[in-house]
Amino acid sequence: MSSAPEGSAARPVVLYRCRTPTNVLCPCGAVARRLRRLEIEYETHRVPYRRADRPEIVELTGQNRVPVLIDGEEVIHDSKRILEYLEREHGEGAGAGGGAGREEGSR
Ligand SMILES: N[C@@H](CCC(=O)N[C@@H](CS)C(=O)NCC(=O)O)C(=O)O
Repeated sequence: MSSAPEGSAARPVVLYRCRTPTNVLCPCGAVARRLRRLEIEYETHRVPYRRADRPEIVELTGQNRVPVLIDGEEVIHDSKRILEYLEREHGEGAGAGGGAGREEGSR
């Protein structure tokens, strides 16, 4: 009765990641760490090691590497782009809008 609704008003967050069993060694782990830090609930889908065995990833993104993040209707691949997306949409400055007012002295 209480299962999460799929593809409806809720925004199911799904992380497609490799089979590396730790979050410290690869781009997939970096995304998993960030999701945890931002306290975002998400589902994990582990993909096969061989890139040739990842047809669903190709279908979703047109390429065959993970991580891939699904956030509602957004489909993002490449860990750098995912981390940027997460900060923009879910990070401390989320909703601030515009590029002004950056913190931490980044140039
Ligand atoms: N630049 C990409 C690299 C992605 C990447 O190399 N992912 C690994 C898993 S952590 C992969 O799919 N490896 C499969 C392969 O190279 O055959 C990113 O940062 O997302």
